[in-house]
Amino acid sequence: MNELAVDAVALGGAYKLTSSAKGLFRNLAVVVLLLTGQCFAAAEARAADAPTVTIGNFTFSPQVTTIKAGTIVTWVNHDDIPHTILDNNRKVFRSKVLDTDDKFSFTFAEPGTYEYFCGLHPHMTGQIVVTP
Ligand SMILES: [Cu+2]
Repeated sequence: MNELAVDAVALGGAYKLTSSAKGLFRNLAVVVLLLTGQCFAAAEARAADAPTVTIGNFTFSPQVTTIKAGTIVTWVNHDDIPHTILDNNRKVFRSKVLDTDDKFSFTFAEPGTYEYFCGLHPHMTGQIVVTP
């Protein structure tokens, strides 16, 4: 929120130098709009910090999920049939059998590219890309 405060001060300062009293209200409206937009952007960034991979119609969606190291990824099975999730090397993560609406979460601590698939339907594949 420090950046937001700096933006508001900068806009307020510009007003004092250049604007009339009517301009004050216009400038305040601009500040409010800017702050609102930036707060929405921050909320979206937080949501993306704990991404969900949806399983539906024998497909992982999104197919590729890019995250920072330390991020938790959660898979949710929306199909009417069971699925599992395990990495191609079979040594990093492996879910139990997920029935409808079951979830599996894994924290990716180490950077790298993790390809995974469904152990019951190996043609179902996905990828988690973990950046430092
Ligand atoms: Cu499956």
